[in-house]
Amino acid sequence: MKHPISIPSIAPFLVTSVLLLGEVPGTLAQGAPNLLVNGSFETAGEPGLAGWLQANPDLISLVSPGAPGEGDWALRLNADWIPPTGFVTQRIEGLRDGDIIELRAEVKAVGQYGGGQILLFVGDSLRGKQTKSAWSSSDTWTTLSVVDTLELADGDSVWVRLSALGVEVPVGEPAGLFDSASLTVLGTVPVVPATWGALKARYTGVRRGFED
Ligand SMILES: [Ca+2]
Repeated sequence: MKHPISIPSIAPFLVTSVLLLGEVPGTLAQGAPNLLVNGSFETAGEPGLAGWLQANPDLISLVSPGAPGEGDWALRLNADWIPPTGFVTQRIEGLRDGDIIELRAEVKAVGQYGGGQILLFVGDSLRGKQTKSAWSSSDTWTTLSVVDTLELADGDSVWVRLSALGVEVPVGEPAGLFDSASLTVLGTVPVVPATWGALKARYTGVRRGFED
């Protein structure tokens, strides 16, 4: 469903509930639950990939230590080619059209051509449309973050992907390390019906409510 930039004048009552996003993304998320399962890649100090689907297990491992303050273990994704097959993915439950979501992760490059990328996909399968991404090739732990306002059709899901950076010549086993991955809902914008017919039906219903 689309989110129109302007709202027709016949429905001014819809404007009053527009969410104001004056705050820095992230500050709104304090206390918001992490919708990603196992974003630290461990349970009680034991490494694990619970919740994650592996694209190519030969390129995926768990290594110690993790990012500072994020437990004992981190995810390692080795690079292979372009596009890379060293990635994991997870479907996120419970999101709605209009939700403003933030995906974050700590990322660290290994090797001269290493690095990591975080990506959001929307669609009816994990091969959906890529909406937002960020990457880093820094060899120190770096926080990556992307924010997206969801446009979901019926049957759509949101998929998170953590991926090695693609390289043409993967000399020296370049890789990306990941830890402390999270997905939170920062807020929600009201979703306006996409068609005039649906808009008119909503307007007529509200007017009838006043007249009753
Ligand atoms: Ca960890």
